[in-house]
Amino acid sequence: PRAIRLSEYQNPAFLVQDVSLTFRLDPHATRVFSRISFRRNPEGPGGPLRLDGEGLRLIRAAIDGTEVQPKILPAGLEIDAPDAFTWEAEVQIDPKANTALEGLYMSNGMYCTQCEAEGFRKITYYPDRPDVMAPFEVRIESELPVLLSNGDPVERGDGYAVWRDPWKKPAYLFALVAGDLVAHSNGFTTMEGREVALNIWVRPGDEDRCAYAMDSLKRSMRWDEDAYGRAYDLDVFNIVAVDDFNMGAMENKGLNIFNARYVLASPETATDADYARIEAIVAHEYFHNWTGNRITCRDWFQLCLKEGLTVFRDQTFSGDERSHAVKRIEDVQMLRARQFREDAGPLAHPVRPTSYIEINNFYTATVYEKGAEIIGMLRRLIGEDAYREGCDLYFDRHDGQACTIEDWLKVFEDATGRDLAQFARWYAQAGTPRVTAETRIEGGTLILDLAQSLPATPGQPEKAPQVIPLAIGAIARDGTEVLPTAVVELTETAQTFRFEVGTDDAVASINRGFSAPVILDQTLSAADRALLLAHDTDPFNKWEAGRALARTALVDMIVQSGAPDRHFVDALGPVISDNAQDPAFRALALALPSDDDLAQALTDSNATPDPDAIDAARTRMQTAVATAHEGALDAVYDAMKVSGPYNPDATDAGRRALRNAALSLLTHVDGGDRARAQFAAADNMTDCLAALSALIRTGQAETELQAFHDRWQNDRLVMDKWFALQIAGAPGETGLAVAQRLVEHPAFDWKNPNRFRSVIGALGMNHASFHARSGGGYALVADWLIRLDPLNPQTTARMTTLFETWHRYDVDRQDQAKAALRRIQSTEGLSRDTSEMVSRILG
Ligand code: BAL
Ligand code: ZN
Repeated sequence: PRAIRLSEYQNPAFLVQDVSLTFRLDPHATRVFSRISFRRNPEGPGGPLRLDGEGLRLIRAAIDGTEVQPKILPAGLEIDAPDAFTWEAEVQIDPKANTALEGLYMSNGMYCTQCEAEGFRKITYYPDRPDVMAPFEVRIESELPVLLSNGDPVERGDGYAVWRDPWKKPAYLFALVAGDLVAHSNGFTTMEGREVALNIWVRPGDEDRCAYAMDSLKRSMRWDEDAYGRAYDLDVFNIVAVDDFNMGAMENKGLNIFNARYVLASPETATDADYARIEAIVAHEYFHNWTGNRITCRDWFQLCLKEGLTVFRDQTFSGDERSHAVKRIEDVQMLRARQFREDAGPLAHPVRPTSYIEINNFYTATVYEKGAEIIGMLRRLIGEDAYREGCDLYFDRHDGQACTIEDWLKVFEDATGRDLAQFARWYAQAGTPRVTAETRIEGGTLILDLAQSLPATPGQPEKAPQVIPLAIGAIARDGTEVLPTAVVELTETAQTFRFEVGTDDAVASINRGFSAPVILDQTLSAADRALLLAHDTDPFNKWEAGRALARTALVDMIVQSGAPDRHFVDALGPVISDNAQDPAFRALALALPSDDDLAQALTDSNATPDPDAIDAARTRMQTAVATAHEGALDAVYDAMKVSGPYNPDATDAGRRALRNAALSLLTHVDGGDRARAQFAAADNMTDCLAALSALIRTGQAETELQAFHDRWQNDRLVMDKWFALQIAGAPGETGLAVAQRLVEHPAFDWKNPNRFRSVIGALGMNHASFHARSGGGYALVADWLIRLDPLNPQTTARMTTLFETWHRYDVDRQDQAKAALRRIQSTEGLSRDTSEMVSRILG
């Protein structure tokens, strides 16, 4: 298949003025009637009308009422057409046979759609590209009780419903739902005085699990008014929960469709982390209404225009609703685990890629999370007021348009007068910048020598320096802050900065708040790091100091087979016991870097990671921490007990997080007594799962796993947790045997993407088991990817990223991983999605 290139972008030949669709729903023979008014684009390339279409049976086509016979192409059709005309077509599709979950498909008897990126072409013939925008009217004919589409309802009759979306939109935002659903309803009055009906549609029986998603939606609507001046623009906002879904959720105009796991929550079935994710994803999809829908992308290379910005918006929202310090640490952990990992391997690509074979393969951590980091840096560089001014200008200038990154940057240039040409390199250059910092103090002046470099990545051997905003502070040896946060802009390959600090004994705190997504090489002693952990006023760098201590200590244990470092173990004492600190922060500070983090840290220091040694070192360190601080941990475990009914708010969730972090450590020394008691007494899923997870690490969780299974066997979302936890959390290589057993379990419904991820994805999450010396982890994952690919290429392709780090490991493991990848690659009829990914991973 041919690569699509950004440099070959052409304006659309025809524009669409109005779309009218009728769906006569039937599981195997749905008829779609389209009536579309086209006019030739004066700025287009000319030529015939070309429409995208995939897997469609064309029954009839007409231009201005006269039947025509278009030329049918492998991916659409072509026909000569006048400059302005009405196109009509009738096509037949088979939603029940649609296992790829793109276009119109069925999930548990309900019809639903997923059109981003290119699913609409599986519904009818259309110019399926984001820069063709039009208002849609949709008539749905079906006996099912609930019939939904975008926009506002126009008419409802016996066996049909009509919806009209007055806002111009690209086809990827089209949605349709039909099913036996019930609504959890509420309302919202916008700042403009519009009364909006809010509904969350779920399968009967799930309606009492929607309250938190509804609450999150209302808070998101208010927040977007307050923070960005953006109000909702229709009379109805619908959310639908679907069991079979490739992604997390989808921002279709006025009709968001969600993976059920990011909507449904009750204290007994969802953890605090689930609640936080629901809040973030509801907000994310809602925020797309302005950043994505009202202003969309010109082409798919600009995906970060809507995704990076919308992630940044949802992160800020969650920080405002909860705690900015804790949210920042969690976001950076995620960025490092997913995006830095991607940037360091064969799949590294710019935030705005320049070519792709299958666009679904570019819904990546780089586009989303690094895309969000870029917005955060922009805001820091120009200031909050100028950022808001630029955003206002963006909404004024581009409402109703399909835009590019250049359009986005131009509003900030116009608002501030600042040249953003160098800043734009963040969108174009792949790889994580490395910043080396040498500090010294002379006569009370802190001298900071900074240098930046950007490693070569696939297709990009040479890089130019970027503008890197670094927030800097300094802490004197006595613990006082001698330099409050100041931001420097590193724009050259190397630069020196000076700050008056009034003392000769202070430690620089660099990249506060993780102001730039870089790898910082700063030589600090364990004592310096302990000082920052104890006294840094910047919560991110306080956490970061502890993290660096832990990482260094663990790497030393692994490489030199040494004992757990006393500096690190001792430094955790105050973290455990300092009640002045936010419990959620202390929970994060008590957690050790993951096995995968340590594998990357070892690779960075030119060592070959040994998965067994990594896992063993983490366990030994946890035991050492638990042994040294057993009394304090026990006191925290008791003190953090939450009384009263379950509340998912940040305060109670923080207490549970710290209590369960203590439990996890204490289980290393108490034989699992506390965890067993907590499991038996737990009245919420957070405490239940924390106890179960601690027991799984001991290898003694059989009774509890059985009890959990017996209680929840009819609950799909909770059973996903049951599968995932025992595979991902199993000690050492034992997760492989657990996965091998569970793929035979009758409840392993592998065609459901959530269940597939909870088994095969969970094995990939268990570092020592996936990378088991035998190669069995690679082989099992490859077997299942080969099996899933013909049914669901998108989910298969995404999961090949489990292999993206194969180059880190020893030659035997590399050979085993490559053999597994080649086996996938040589599968007959392999999808374009998976084939592109495997070729890139193999390099
Ligand atoms: N647009 C795809 C799902 C999301 O990012 O919201
Ligand atoms: Zn999004």
